[in-house]
Amino acid sequence: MPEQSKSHVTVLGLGRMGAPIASAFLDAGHPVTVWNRTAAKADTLVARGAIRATTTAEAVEAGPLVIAPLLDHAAVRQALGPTAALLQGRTVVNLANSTPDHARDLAAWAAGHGADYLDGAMMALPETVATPEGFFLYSGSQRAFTRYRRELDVMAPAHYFGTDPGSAEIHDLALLGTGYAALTGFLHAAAVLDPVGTAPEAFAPLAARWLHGMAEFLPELAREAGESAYAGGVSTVDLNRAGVDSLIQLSLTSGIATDVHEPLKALLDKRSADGHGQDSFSSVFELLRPRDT
Ligand code: FVH
Repeated sequence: MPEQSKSHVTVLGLGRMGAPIASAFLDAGHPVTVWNRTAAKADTLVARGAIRATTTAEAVEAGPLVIAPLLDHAAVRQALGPTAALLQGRTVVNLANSTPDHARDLAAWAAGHGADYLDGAMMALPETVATPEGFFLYSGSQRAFTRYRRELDVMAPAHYFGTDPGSAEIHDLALLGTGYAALTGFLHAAAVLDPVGTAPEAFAPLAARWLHGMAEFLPELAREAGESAYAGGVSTVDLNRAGVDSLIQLSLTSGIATDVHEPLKALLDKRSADGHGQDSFSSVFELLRPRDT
């Protein structure tokens, strides 16, 4: 049987993420039209068979699926603004990092011009685009996600988070927050180890091993928080309060900033003062979650 022809893909934005995305579609045999504000960034892709568009309007007109891995919300609005009259019947996939409200605004704008809208979040690095290590989150038009699932999977395994266009960004920011806490903790550790001559490169494998163990603890942490079941945990608020306090003391005596761990100490102190010192560490969740007023 002859292979079904691959759908045309337009990529707006050929930065660190956009270039490997366009490249992945070429590798997968899709006809690809590319546009970038700085036109020269398209040269390598054009040499490999991509079609160069000189305006965003020309790029959007080229096909039904428009993917925009641009810098931010403002860049997407600037790029798509002049194409409004051409969007009818097309699908826009916005991959720029933004806020949930920006995603909702853009979805409403696209719908007003007759386009299906998917908001996407790229949980990948440039080098993990189109590899199993990367994954992308989507929310917005279910019809678009179903129709273009195969194309979306070319960039990275695709995960759908419902029809609220802001949902992918909320999950993206939740993952970013998780990662930032771990990475900032690592940088603080590197500062702590500097005076004793342990280089960050030497410490990294040990930290990675420790974080792997922490990741394995996540399902238990999640169960406790999800069920508000904080009794009988092996790692109590008071136990961790002492640990975080030691870390802060070490920072102070070493002349290292305590900014990373002071907020956690404040949360643990509050739990303890409220009579929850013997609850599990996960009970800090009670101070973070939105509460009924
Ligand atoms: N790079 C990374 O590691 C992370 C991985 C996870 C996802 N983020 C988000 O991905 C979005 C794109 O990031 P990027 O790394 O590709 O960013 P750049 O390499 O800086 O490319 C930005 C492209 O956007 C174009 N651009 C910027 N401003 C405008 C504008 N006003 N009008 C039109 N285009 C604009 C820029 O064009 P040029 O500078 O080449 O002319 C690039 O094509 C981002 O949301 C990350 O948070 C990346």
